[in-house]
Amino acid sequence: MKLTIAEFKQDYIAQIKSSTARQINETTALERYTALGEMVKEYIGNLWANTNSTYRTEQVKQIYYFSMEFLTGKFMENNLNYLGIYEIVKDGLRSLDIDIDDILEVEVDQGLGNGGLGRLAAGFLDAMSSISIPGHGCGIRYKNGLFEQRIIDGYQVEFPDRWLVNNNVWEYKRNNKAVIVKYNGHVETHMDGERLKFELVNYDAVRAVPYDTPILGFENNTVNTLRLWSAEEIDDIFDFENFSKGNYLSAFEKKHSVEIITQILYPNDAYDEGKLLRLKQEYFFVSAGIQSIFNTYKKMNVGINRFAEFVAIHINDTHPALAIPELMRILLDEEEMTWEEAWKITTQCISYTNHTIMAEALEKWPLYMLRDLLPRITMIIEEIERRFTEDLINVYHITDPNHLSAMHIIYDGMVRMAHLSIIGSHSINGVAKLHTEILKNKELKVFYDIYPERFNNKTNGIMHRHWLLNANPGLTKLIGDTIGDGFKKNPRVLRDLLKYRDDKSFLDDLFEIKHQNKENLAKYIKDKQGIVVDPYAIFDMQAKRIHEYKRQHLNILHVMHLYRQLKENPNLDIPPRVFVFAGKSAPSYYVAKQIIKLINTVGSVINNDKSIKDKLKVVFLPNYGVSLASHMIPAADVSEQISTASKEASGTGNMKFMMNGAVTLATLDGANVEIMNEVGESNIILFGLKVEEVYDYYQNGHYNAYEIYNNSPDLKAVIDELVNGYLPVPKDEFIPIADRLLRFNDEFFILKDFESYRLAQERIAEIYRDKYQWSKMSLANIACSGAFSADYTIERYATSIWNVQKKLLDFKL
Ligand code: F58
Repeated sequence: MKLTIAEFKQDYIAQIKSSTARQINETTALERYTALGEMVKEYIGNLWANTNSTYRTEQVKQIYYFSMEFLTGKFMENNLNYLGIYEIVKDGLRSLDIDIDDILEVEVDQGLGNGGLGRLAAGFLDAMSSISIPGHGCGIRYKNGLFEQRIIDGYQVEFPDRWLVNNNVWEYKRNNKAVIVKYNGHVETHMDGERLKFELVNYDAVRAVPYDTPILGFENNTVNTLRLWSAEEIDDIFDFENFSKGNYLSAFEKKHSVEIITQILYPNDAYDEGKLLRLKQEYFFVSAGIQSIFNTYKKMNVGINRFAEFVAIHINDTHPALAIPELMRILLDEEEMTWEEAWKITTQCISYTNHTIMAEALEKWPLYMLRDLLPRITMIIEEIERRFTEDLINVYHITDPNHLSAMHIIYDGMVRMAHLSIIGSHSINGVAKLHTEILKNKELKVFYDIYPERFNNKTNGIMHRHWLLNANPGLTKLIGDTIGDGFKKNPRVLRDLLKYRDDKSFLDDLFEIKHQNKENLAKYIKDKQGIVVDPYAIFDMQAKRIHEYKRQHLNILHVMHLYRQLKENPNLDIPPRVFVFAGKSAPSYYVAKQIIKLINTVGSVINNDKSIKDKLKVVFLPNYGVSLASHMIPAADVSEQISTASKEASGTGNMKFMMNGAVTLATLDGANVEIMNEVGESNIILFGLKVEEVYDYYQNGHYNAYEIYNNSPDLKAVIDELVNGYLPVPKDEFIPIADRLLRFNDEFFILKDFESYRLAQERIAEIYRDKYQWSKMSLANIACSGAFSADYTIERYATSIWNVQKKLLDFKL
């Protein structure tokens, strides 16, 4: 948009006056931030209204991305960049004696997600707007996002994330768009002429109120919508009857029982909680979302039969799978379609992404629970199941009872949401090539056999503009000065950087930028953790949720091994290293929490040992989230992507680190395989078991962790240190970890992969000694990372799954 510094200043001073009734120099950083937000929102508002009216009047097909999580982080810097006014605003503020960084600092992360799945959803919204796809998000406005993690005495302690205390300047509450969601009750049937009608009676009603946030595209006038639903009591503030009888407190109980639906995000990243409240949440936003799609659709006046021509609905994992029976319910019970018509529309509209093969993360609901809470929806699921079984027998000639039971939606009293999602969608995709192959050939093979055309791969992608422009301005400037700014819209252009791989002065510049980022992080670590780290050391990072399959303990066991070597020989000639960890554990995942304690314990020993001459440091940075990632990732030399092969569906952190010039230390898992293909084997450090080997061990049961332990003195020594009183904790503290490794035979192959990991780490140390060789590898990673932009991923979803077209918008601000 066009804006001069003078215009900005004038607008801003006026805005400060009207929103705070104070002189600018008397205002707090929060007030300054809020005033700026209000202004930016107004700029965006014009574009937003234009986008919506164009979609409506030109009757374009729109895609609705349903996700239980949207981990959007902060908006201000992005919005300023995307409007093209960041520099103007920065200069304007400076002339008012305000540092823009102080304002950006005040914004709190919108942390409505656990990890990769939620962040992916946020990145997809950004990409849809930025490549002009008419697409919106639908989710839940949790009052508490993912918990705040603090480390107390080395342990993770959880605190609530009250992200809304200072209000959220980006959202609009739309009272007039509220809808009713119905729970419980029972279904009555009656004949209406020829038609059997179903009616839910005696239900409990909850008001779903939408809060809309504009999602701005990059310099293209598109503003799509993220609609998050909040639960409210239907009848006013509280139960007046009860209140007037003098039951003051119990009058609030009903209000509380409704509002609790959107009170909290479940904090698991790879585990299905199976709680009634979670089921309520799932139906809540799905029902509200689908009702509101109908309300919007009807304004177009094109007839309900054409619904699938104008609406695509994507379900991000199975959490929104009730979209299938809910859409059926509306088409059958409200629009009075036949089952066949309704089913055709439903399957044409819905598509589904699978994000995991981990059994414990696959959603199943007890049938009785579903029937109690959602009687009509359960009837519809049962009918879907009945017709599907009929097809299996009559169309696909499957009669073997074991084969049939492997495919049922309802089995053993449980409703399998992945099966419902597959049967009710026209497209099922995995999130990296390897993962999709595992789905097709193993985990979901029985479905692939009957629906091969439904299965496809869509490798994940990241918000490349965030990870470069916002997170790494130094690198962004160097890239822009060298190859121009084309990469912002077309990140594959980054490949042009490969021309500079033998240009020493360019490699020096690259090294210098990385070094500056490391200095900044070193200062952050000193300020926050009181640990001094050497910015010339190798910064080796593992930042992601803490989970045994991600194998943070492989990493820390290796650190313990390095430390032992240094203790034996303090003059050992190795480049100094800083191992940085960050990530949250699910609050109820005991072993993961012990891994955090172990990292911190090892850190406290190593960081305070003068004898090793600062050659080794271990840092655990608390409360990993989008903001911390944005500080950390630009400073990384090594990116640890070391999951047990087959377990990490894709990973997206791997892509962010690569884009910021880190060299990946990887198993051949998830998208690491594609990273290797892009960057070439000489620019990635590989180690460990391959998927086939892992499956072979699982199937044939030949693995024996004790055998490895007994035959590897170095490894034995560090495992022993977990339990022999060497570490300054009670002796039994780390027994659960040691037990998982030995007594329970090391499900994730830590012992098996240890030696190969150690050798890979040695190679890293060797290569790092040669500054130019290392910088060349780093450059290759940056240059080849463009392929992993979410812009391209969304392009592929739009053309091959959703069949939605770009809508280019013209508008002058
Ligand atoms: C992640 N899943 C995958 N789930 O683990 C990761 O490999 C992938 O890159 C990413 O999705 C995006 O595709 C993930 O983050 C969750 O957090 C769920 C939250 C709700 C409960 C079950 C896990």
